[in-house]
Amino acid sequence: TQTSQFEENIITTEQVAQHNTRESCWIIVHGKVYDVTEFLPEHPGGSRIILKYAGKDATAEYDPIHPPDAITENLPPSKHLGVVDPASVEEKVTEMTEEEKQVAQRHQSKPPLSECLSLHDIETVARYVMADKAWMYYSSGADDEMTMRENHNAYHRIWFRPRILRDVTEVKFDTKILGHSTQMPLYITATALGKLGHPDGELNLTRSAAKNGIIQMIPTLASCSFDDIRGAATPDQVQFLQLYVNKNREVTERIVRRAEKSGIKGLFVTVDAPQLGRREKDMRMKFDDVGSKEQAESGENVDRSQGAARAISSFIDPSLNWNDLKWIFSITKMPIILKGVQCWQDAVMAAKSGCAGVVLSNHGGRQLDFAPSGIEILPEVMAALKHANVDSSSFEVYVDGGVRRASDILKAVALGAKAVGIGRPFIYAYSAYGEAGVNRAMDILRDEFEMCMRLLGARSLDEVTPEMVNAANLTNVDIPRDYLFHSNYERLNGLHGKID
Ligand code: 173
Repeated sequence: TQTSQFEENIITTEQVAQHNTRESCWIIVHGKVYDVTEFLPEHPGGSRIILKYAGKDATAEYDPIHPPDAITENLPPSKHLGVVDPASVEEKVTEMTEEEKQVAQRHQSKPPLSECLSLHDIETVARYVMADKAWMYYSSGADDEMTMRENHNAYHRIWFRPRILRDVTEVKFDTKILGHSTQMPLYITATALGKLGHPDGELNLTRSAAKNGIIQMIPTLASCSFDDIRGAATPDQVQFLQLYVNKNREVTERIVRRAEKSGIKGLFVTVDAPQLGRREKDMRMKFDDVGSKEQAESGENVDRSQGAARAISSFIDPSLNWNDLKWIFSITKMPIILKGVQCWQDAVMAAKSGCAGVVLSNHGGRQLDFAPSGIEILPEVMAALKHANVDSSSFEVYVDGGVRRASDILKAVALGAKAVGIGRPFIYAYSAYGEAGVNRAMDILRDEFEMCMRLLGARSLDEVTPEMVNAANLTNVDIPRDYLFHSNYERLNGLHGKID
């Protein structure tokens, strides 16, 4: 075929280097040469970032941001020019950037992993060592980050009612999610762009999940390919898939069928992101990336309104609606769970529509600011499901967002959640310490579970019941502090120093 002829073309790096302009722009990604000239105006992240690599190897920049097949999916075969002549590739004396040097130095001076005693400790180290771009992308919430902070704070409004004098010599906290065993009532939830934090990206999570008997939800927008993540799993390891529904339904159908064929056990359809939220920390990094000086010189009108996430999310279909569920059911036998439900009415609709469950989630506070936390709406969701006669053995409710301790998880379980999703803490863990960091986070949670179960007087999760918590204040939201406003506010002229 025409494609294979082109693919066999051998091109030297010198030849590629001559096509380094907007008029003729070639780039190298994973040893292959592509002509992206006509694609420049269509690139969701803007043309400027590609032009920075015109005539060069763009793999390092490309990798964390794009699903591995993004380039082949978006460029017609005629633009796949061939492979790079390996003899022409200079042994690169890899010049580290100033930031890379600083990151390496911080890794040298970070505390040993054994000193991390909580998930908060690990997060602190991640913040210390990580490159700004990665930290800002992972840590950012939407707008004033009220919902993001509330996700964590809400757990502080639930207190225990512990029971005493029960024989707690043996305590167990394993359970099942969608019928599959898990050692703790939690799963690793989907987060995009895993390689921003560590070169092995999501594989750190796959490996640790296997060792710890925990289920991983694979993201649509993983940095590693789906096949690599499945390939890194042990033969019996259970994995779920998170799905962003594409405007091009054929792409989604292909993803779903491939997942089912490869043995994925559940499909979590994200329903809280018809458009991505404004994560301003992330957006600012992008702003830096395309510096104003360059822009002024080129006269190009760079779209600065996007961060890493927004730049690659334009494929998500905002028209997705309840009627589309029928179509999703028609292309797979996997159980369907709606991820991102934020009120009881939608939870009941999901159950009535034949879904296997819902995740009460606001996307880690990254979407609608002032959406309630999952844990806050959990009691009313459970009550509404009961009222609607939904059978709790065939419809499971999960919560994610803000979980940092086993005690948080036990509060959710007490109030009716089957399990919770944990996202950021695990990606911070591998960003700071690789797979060992994730294993440590799992160890910490296991330790906390054992202690909490004993002190609560519960020997198994069946004994963690609604009476064991006092959630009377759960919906009394204390107004979270507005950091952005307070740090920027300038008093009216003349009032400085006159009032506190
Ligand atoms: O939260 C996110 O950042 C996210 O879900 C996403 C969505 C699309 C592209 C990249 C990230």
